Amino acid sequence: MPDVGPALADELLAEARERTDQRLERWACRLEAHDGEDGRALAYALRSPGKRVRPALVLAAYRAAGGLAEGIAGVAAAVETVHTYSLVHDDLPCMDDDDLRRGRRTTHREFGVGVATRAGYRLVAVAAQVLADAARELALPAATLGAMARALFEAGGIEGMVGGQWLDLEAERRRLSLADLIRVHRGKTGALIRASCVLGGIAAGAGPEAAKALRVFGEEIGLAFQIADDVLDATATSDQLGKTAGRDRELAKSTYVSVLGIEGARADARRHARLAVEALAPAGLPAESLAALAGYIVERSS
Ligand code: GRG
Repeated sequence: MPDVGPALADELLAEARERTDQRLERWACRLEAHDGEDGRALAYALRSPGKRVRPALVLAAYRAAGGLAEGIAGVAAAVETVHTYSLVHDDLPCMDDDDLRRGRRTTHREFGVGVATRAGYRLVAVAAQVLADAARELALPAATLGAMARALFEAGGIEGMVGGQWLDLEAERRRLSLADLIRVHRGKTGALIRASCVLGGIAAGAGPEAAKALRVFGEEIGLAFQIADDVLDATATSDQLGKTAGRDRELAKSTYVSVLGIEGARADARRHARLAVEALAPAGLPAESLAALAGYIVERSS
């Protein structure tokens, strides 16, 4: 039987890109019309062409939990806005100090460090507005908006992405054990990916079993995503990645590749993807779309 996973994943990503980008574009126009150079930097960051994996996960998790409304794309845009903030700050000289992101000059190379730093912080507030707009469009009660905001901003904060990034920066030029590396990856990258799946479930009104299944799926696939990212950093070219390849080795970072080797890391990413998909069955959630995205996440080439 032919494997329909890759074609389905491409379709889901293209749809997420189109629907999320429409909303991000509206915000980009609004911000650049009123906020001078800061507004132009915000618009530049919001318009940068990412793969939109997190939005695709929001949409797929929402539908798996029975959601049907178009307005879910607003929730996907809110998650992508938090992700965009993290990339703007990650590229700053005080962090990864990179010139290239998504095939374009990084925001601070284009606008300077001060403007890019402010733009990054302001994106967090924009994300909150995007989420609130989405909840209104979906006619969700205030308590549901509260639950989504908590899940998104906890994942983006010290207990998740910021905390993981902090540990990652502290770990430069040190050898981490596998257990420490998992802690870094689960926070830095995994938390927002898990939140994408959790938010889709909350917006669809998922019951406890479905919510748990989506959380476990997100947890496992979030870790798999960063392991695959470590492999790509070591094996792909800058052209393929749209960002500087080989940065982990340059910065002497501990990664899955430095700990397990390329083939060991690949095998572990696939194992986590399998665990992610297996978590859906006990809750009876349809797995096709989420499994296709899980396959994409570990087999992608950029
Ligand atoms: C204040 C310590 C402190 C941190 C601020 C900068 C930051 C918060 C967090 C950084 C988190 C980060 C950049 C994690 C890496 C995540 C990752 C693998 C990004 C690449 O994601 P893709 O491949 O990229 O989905 P595209 O470009 O396709 O969206």
